[in-house]
Amino acid sequence: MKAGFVAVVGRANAGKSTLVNALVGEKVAIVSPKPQTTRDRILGVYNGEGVQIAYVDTPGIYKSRTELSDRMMRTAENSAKDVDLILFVHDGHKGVSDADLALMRRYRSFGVPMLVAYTKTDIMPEENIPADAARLFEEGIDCDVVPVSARRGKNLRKLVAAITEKLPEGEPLFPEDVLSDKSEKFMIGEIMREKILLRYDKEIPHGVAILVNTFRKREEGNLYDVDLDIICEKANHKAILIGRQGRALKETLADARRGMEAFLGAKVFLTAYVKVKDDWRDKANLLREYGYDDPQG
Ligand SMILES: Nc1nc2c(ncn2[C@@H]2O[C@H](COP(=O)(O)OP(=O)(O)O)[C@@H](O)[C@H]2O)c(=O)[nH]1
Ligand SMILES: [Mg+2]
Repeated sequence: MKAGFVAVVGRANAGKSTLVNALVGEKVAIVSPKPQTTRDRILGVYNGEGVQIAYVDTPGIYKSRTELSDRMMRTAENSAKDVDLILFVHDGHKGVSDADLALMRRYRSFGVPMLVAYTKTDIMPEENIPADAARLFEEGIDCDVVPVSARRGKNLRKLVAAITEKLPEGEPLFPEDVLSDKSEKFMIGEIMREKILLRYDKEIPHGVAILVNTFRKREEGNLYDVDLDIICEKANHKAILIGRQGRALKETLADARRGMEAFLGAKVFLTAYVKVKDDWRDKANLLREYGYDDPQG
């Protein structure tokens, strides 16, 4: 059979995590319309007929300003050097910019086979696709371009076939029941962060970390207790997160609880506190405590 690791790379917001979830068939990474949603490297495993594909979802590439974002960029680049295939996710509805080409060339130079998943075709004119594909080829990006829509599930089978063809022969890398390297507890914290990304603007969600203190299944009933801290970096962020009479927080927690219940297939009792840790994104000890390890150290 075929088996291998596929690094899923591309610009922030291109649609990498959405595509990985669609390819794996389960939610392994959270998704939002904001850049910097994915902070960690996340593994999602697909088992198909005669093939196992281990996708490595990565944080997107964007201009870096904090120690956290520096670490995220290093995570993305390191992930792509030691895999069997690079799947470069390109947001087709934005056209092809010089920055896109530069980033593709950079990944192309790693000496690893590469495929371009040209995504979001559901929100753009179809006739732009061949022209863009030709442009990539003319600009020296000499790899197959597969148009897909992760949202609509369009052309994914073709993409899987193209990926499979490029993977080496080998034994499965993971047992068949392993879908992700991240624990349920990790995903619970991520779902909390996803709902904050969806509700609040600008620096607020980017300055939030989630610390899950308790994640426990009760002995009786299909029920989990979740207790977590929402860490933010400024006192005025805390006020905004909580909102007038606690309304904003209450609604966000209700969204999160529903998301957690859907993910676990069980009822969830969620308690959460908002705490301020000044500028945690630039403090190594706090980054470690919140689970953002330095890929170089
Ligand atoms: N219309 C459309 N939107 C998409 C598609 N894939 C992702 N998106 C949206 O693009 C935004 C960024 O997606 P995400 O997967 O978080 O991007 P990432 O930063 O590359 O991981 C989200 O709002 C997604 O819902 C797609 O195939 N079609
Ligand atoms: Mg992502």
